[in-house]
Amino acid sequence: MFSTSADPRQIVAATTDRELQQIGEKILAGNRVSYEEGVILFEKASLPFAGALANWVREQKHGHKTYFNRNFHIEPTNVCMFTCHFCSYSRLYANREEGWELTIDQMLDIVKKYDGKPVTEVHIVGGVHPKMNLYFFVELLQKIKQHRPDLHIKGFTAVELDYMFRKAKLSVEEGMKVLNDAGLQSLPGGGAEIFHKEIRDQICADKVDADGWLNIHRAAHNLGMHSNATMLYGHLEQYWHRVDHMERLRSLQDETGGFNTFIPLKFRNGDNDMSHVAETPVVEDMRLYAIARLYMDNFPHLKAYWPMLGRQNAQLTLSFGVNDLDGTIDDTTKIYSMAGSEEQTPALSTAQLVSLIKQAKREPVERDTLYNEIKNYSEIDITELEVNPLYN
Ligand code: V47
Ligand code: SF4
Repeated sequence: MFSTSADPRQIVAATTDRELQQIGEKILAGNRVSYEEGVILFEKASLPFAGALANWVREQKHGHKTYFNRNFHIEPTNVCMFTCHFCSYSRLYANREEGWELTIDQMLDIVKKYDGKPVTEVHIVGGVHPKMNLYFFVELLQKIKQHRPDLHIKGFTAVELDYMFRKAKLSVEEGMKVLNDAGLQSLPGGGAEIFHKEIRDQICADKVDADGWLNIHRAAHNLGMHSNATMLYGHLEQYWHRVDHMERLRSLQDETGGFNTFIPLKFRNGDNDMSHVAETPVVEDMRLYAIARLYMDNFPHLKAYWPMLGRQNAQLTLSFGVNDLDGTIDDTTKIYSMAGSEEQTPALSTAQLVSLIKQAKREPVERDTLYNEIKNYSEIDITELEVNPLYN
């Protein structure tokens, strides 16, 4: 249908750096990049080199298909027991009057606002509030499912789950089963940050560690649930910390196959304890997405989360390995606007998302949370969508 990039074979053949050339040849032969080679890619690969290869891998896996979904978020609270230095969103329990705490009825009212609207997913994520325990969320999940059984519930980062399970004195396996039985279907990828202790101790010392995070996702996968994985990049970490992070995820994926999507999250420095740390340049963001696509060979999807990256840069990632943009969101999350993202009221209509993807010469496909295809919009005229309230 389209041709979006230079031929990676020519770029690899013309590369004067022997190490990079060997890595390029390995990728083109369908072989896995090693940890050492991942570090070399970060150190030496130019954007055109990494980008052409990543685009080639992406097109091998998905052609031009670019996924999005129709979703909304519920953020039960921003009161949090933890003190992640990059977080602009949370308020300590002692200062909880500065934050919000939603009741179950208030959260159900949010769900009810979407009655009759074609959303397929609710994403529930928030701070770790000492009074919102496992059984509070069991009731919430059951009530959402009673009201709207077709809505896929993706909820709770491993950080929230670790706290809930420990407080309920349940093992990870027991706690996960309780939530799954109550209606929880998938886990989002948050809370992973950077796994390596050297960095984790500096940015989020007091929350679940790498093994705890990985164990929670393993337990979900063992129950047949799917999950995502994130990496918060562009702050104190060095290149090898990123590769170490991706390596741990890639190994778990080899074991369980339960991850759907890898989501690199760019550190935004607005109004947090790390505001003095400069944000990464866009060229570094694009290189990171490309190298992630090359490294995470067993992750089916690579997502650019537009509310955090901004819609223009998210659109650009579609040429650097990304095949998913998340969803319509409908201005229901505050995590990124509070951290200074250009998206201060994150909401895109279906028509806008389709148009964003078409402008990048890709094929827009609406998906559900598990990447079942709902509708391919490539042959649908944008003006048809713009006049139809179902797509606005
Ligand atoms: O873990 C917090 C990140 C994450 C900042 O699974 C920040 O589909 C950048 O994980 N700058 C939570 N990032 C959100 C999350 C997520 C989002 C969208 C989709 C999915 C999915 C998951 O937000 C946290 C943290 O890494 N975050 N503060 C900040 N200043
Ligand atoms: Fe709490 Fe999550 Fe913010 Fe950390 S990132 S302080 S766990 S809300």
